[in-house]
Amino acid sequence: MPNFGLEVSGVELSSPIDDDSFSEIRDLYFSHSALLFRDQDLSPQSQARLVHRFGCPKIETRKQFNLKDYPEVSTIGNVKHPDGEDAAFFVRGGFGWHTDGTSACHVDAATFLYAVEVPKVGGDTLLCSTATAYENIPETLKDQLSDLEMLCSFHAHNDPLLEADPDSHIPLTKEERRALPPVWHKIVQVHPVTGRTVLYMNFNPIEFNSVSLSMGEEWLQAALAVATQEQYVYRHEWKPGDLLIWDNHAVLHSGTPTACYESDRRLMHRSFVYTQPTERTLENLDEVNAIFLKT
Ligand SMILES: O=C(O)CCC(=O)C(=O)O
Ligand SMILES: [Fe+2]
Repeated sequence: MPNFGLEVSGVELSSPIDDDSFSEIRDLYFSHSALLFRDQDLSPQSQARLVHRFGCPKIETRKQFNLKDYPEVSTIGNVKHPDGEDAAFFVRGGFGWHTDGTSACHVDAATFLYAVEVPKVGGDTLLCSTATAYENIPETLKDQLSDLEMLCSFHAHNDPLLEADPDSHIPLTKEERRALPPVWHKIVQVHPVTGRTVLYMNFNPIEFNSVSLSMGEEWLQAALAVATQEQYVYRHEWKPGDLLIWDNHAVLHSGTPTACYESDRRLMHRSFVYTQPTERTLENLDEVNAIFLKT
């Protein structure tokens, strides 16, 4: 991996891990921002158990893709149930660079992506470090971003996906939509564990605190261009049994276009967990989770 991320070997995550080993893994996670474990045989039960070691999981809001017995784990990819219904959330046409979970106030969140089935070609996932990005952006851009805040909305991200592909998932109910109000975030943040200055960014905010939407977007795009220079990007080419965990407070990630594997299978088990109790913790997380657990 470039200047962040670490491949961890010699760990078998299918069985419970002792406290010392877990605390080592947790330290590596924070110090490297992303961890790769290969050749795992991770059942949904083991994945859920591991997720709970890191913190409090957030239940996926497109809840039809949550695994019945382990709703901390949801499916993404292009596989179908025998009746032809989608068995995983499939976003066609690539995803673009983003941060997971910007529509919750709690920014310290890990994404877990475990490869169950991978296509012969494509389906790579890209990561880059937002601490490196901050170090490398010009001073003028640092000044412009220093007091900037963005208003992030889950619906501003999700509604267009649903409109483009109405069969991709069941629309959220009114109650579910209400549980996900837009949230303000500072762009320049200090990571509470590493103390590094990071850029917390998403690329479809609905408003900025101090400048117009177009000006704020221009600044974010300028930072993104620096962040995603080739030498800073890690491209993960998946093999079944890979588990990738990344810190959304320290990296940006992107899926890649899906057209190249429409006729092949891809199935990933994804979890999302808040790792740090900070002053920006989602206070009503239990309530929010309960709403998305309702059938
Ligand atoms: O499927 C991928 O490669 C990335 C998906 C993604 O953005 C995510 O799981 O948050
Ligand atoms: Fe994502």
